[in-house]
Amino acid sequence: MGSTEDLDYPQIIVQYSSGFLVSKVMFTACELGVFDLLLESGEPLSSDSIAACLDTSTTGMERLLEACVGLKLLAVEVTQKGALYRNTEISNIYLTKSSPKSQYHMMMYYSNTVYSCWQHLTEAVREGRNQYERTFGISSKDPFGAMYRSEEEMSKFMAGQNSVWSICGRDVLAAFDLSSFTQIYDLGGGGGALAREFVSLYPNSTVTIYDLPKVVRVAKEQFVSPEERRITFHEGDFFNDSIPEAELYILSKILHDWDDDKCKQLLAKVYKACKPGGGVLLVESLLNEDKSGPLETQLYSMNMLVQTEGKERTAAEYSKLLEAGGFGAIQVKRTGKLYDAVLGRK
Ligand code: ASE
Repeated sequence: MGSTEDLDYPQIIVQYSSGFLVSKVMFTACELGVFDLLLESGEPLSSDSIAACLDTSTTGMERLLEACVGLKLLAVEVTQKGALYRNTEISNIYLTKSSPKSQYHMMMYYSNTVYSCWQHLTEAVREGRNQYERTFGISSKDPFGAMYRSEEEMSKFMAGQNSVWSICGRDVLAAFDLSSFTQIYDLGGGGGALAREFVSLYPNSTVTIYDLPKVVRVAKEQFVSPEERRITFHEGDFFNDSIPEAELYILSKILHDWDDDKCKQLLAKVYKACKPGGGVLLVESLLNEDKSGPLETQLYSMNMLVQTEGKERTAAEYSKLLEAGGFGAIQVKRTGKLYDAVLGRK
């Protein structure tokens, strides 16, 4: 597309204006169970039968299915009996609840909590802080107190965070050869999906998930079975309680929640606890050095503004934080996917 054409008809403006409509169509089809039904049925279905099975209006369902076809999340074939819908390959793998690579829970978190907070993006930019007070009427002093305001909300967040590791976990953990580390702490490891990837990739490792007591309780109840012997738990608040000695600490999507001071404080504490020769692995979505992209990371950084006290950072910014905490020999690996890896050594 040439630039004159762009100015004549602003394709990107039109497209960006409806970006949130696209998200909501996909989220709604997930939430209503359209993709699950079409997977289970094993044959294409009419919009009337989908509406009947999922207990929705026929008009609404027909409209939703048509839009999903436009988004290439469904395929349609027109027969004598009318239009019949089926999942695309991508939908079967990523949008059904039970698939091993399902992104369903992440979508539900976006569709409800994230979406609500983004209603107040303008105020977030004006004020430079998160929007829990406006969005949910709860104090924003302690962002995780707000994010974990009920057990249900906490569990939804944990399930959502878990789902990304089924698509990025292997890449961030294989970015460096971590096989020399056997005793690992995953600080803020939540629902344990990254810990699970770690023990499966590195057969001599055991991973301890260090998280708040209420998070550990839900993790044990809903996400990690006691049969997973190489995953253990430690209850604590890494800002206020002690951090046990280990060879490797994983900080996955932790530093992006906090300002530079809090990050340095945490890293200094991790450095003290760390065995000599040990290290810290940061798993984060890295901005380009000039912050020109990637777009996904820029958008996540806006989300950190509305939901947390942090931001997404460049590799150089993370390196500085690591050095301030005492770590050296810093190495950066971009994976080309959503999350990247930075390794520092003691
Ligand atoms: C956090 C990660 C997330 C805190 C709040 C969060 C995510 C959503 N809300 O540590 C996952 C990343 N996705 C986005 C949109 O930021």
